[in-house]
Parts: sequence; C-alpha cells; structure tokens
Amino acid sequence: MPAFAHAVIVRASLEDAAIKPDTASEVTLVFNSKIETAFCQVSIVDAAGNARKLDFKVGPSSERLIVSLPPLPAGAYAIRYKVLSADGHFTDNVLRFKISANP
Ligand SMILES: [Cu+2]
Repeated sequence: MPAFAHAVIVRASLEDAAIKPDTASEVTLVFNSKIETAFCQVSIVDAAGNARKLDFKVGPSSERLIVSLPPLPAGAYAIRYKVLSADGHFTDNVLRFKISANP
C-alpha cells in the first residue's frame, strides 16, 4: 500500500489565520482522502503536556474536519489527531501551533 493512500493533512486553516488568545475558534483540517469520523479522535495538548479532547465535525466535504478550539491563553500547543481514512488505515499525528498574546 503506497504511503499516499493514508490520510495525511494537506492543509490546515492555522496556516491562514492566527488563533487569538482567550477566544473560541475553529480549525479546519483538510486531508487527502475521506475520513471516517466515527473513528476519529482529536485532542489538544498544552506546553505542560495536559491533553483534553476536542469536539469536531465533518464538512463541508468528507475530507475535512472542523475542530472546535476552546478559549486558550497564549502559548504553544499541539493538536493531536487520530483519523481513520476510507482505505481502512489509521493515521496518528500532531500539528503544532502557537497562540501569541499580540497577533
Ligand atoms: Cu492506507
């Protein structure tokens, strides 16, 4: 099975818009293949290693996950995701980002 058959992120809205501190927001993750959302897990990890689960929904197409971020103070974070792609393989990865106090 070639590596490109697995679900990998091809684009994340974090590249386009900085997340503001202490403000709830949404992050869109665009994958290269359809995602089976019933088997996905998304969480956020802060610099101290504390993790919490994030709510997400699929849309507007089945390669996209829209993840809800709670209000977060400035700092370094990682979104950890585990997704099941339509070819039946799980992909596990992290997406690091920073929230700066003065975006
Ligand atoms: Cu695969």
